[in-house]
Amino acid sequence: MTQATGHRGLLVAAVVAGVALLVAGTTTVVLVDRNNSTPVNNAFGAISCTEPSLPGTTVTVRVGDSGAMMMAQAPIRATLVASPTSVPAGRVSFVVPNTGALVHELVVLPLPADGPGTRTTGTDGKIDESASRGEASRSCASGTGDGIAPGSTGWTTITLGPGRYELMCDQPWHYAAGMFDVLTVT
Ligand SMILES: [Cu+2]
Repeated sequence: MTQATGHRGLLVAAVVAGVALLVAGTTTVVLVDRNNSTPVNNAFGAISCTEPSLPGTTVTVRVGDSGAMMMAQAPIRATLVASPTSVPAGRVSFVVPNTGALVHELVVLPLPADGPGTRTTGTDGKIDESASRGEASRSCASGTGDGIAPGSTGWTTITLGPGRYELMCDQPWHYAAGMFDVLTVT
């Protein structure tokens, strides 16, 4: 009897573990699907929001992609391109239109000593933002939020001294995928 009960207990444990795996698998699929498909920019390249009149020198930082790889968050052909790439010191207004299918953002950091793209990516796919000078990560609004939705624009105004800065996107794995550019302030 003891042995039979033990076997039944094992069977119950196996069934419970199986259900738990199923649930975990379903949750993962839902999460990945959500990351890949929401919010989707159905009209790649279309921008629905225009920034207001902003002070200082304007730098447009275009962010985009061609979607995300299945079962991973790494973006495909993610780009971050600033124009112009050199501005005078003082107030700089960054305008960030997102023409991709994924959420993006702009974080302004001092350029690393080893050059652009050399920051360490953590296990969460993000970099250390503690030296951030400012951020544009809201949809059709100024300042810091959860990211700029596909087809929208974010912006922010920062006072920058002379130096070199790295403009980057810190959505998970986007910096590692190449979303950075250099801004020289003279
Ligand atoms: Cu990004």
